[in-house]
Amino acid sequence: SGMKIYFCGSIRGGRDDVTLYRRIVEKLQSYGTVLTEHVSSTNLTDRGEDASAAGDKLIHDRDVEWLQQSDVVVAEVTQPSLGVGYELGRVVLMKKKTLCLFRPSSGRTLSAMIRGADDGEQFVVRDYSEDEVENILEEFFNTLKRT
Ligand code: 6IA
Repeated sequence: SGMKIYFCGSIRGGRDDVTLYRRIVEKLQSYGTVLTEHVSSTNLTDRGEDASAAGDKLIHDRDVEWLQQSDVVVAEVTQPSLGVGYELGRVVLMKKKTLCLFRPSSGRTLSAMIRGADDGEQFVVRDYSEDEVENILEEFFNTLKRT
């Protein structure tokens, strides 16, 4: 389909979950175009080493533009990331359908600013375990179709 999906995941916040990001992006690609495929790239470290010539301003401005163009946003929020938090703050104001995925098994407690932003409709936070990630994405995209 022509759906544009923005995926958020930690980069400089730490790359511990990158294989899970890969799995999420692969599933998302069955629903549309993932604008931020690089977030799940295993070549990209927490230093952004393959940053090449791209400066931080370029990255920021391009990502905000992609956020604006996207139809739906999916974020893996278990690994805390300032960038992901920033993206989610911007997207709340854009009133786009957003799914935040958090793994309680990490032993972490999700920021109140993300958990507390859940409005049960436009912005949803979902606790899950890694083995059910595909099912949860299926569920989410099925309810999208109905609205
Ligand atoms: O604070 P963080 O680095 O953890 O923020 C991660 C989030 O910000 C991701 O969801 C990305 O959408 C965005 N982001 C942060 N850094 C980059 C980036 N850097 N490229 C694209 N998006 C980014 C570096 C390398 C690049 C030239 C391949």
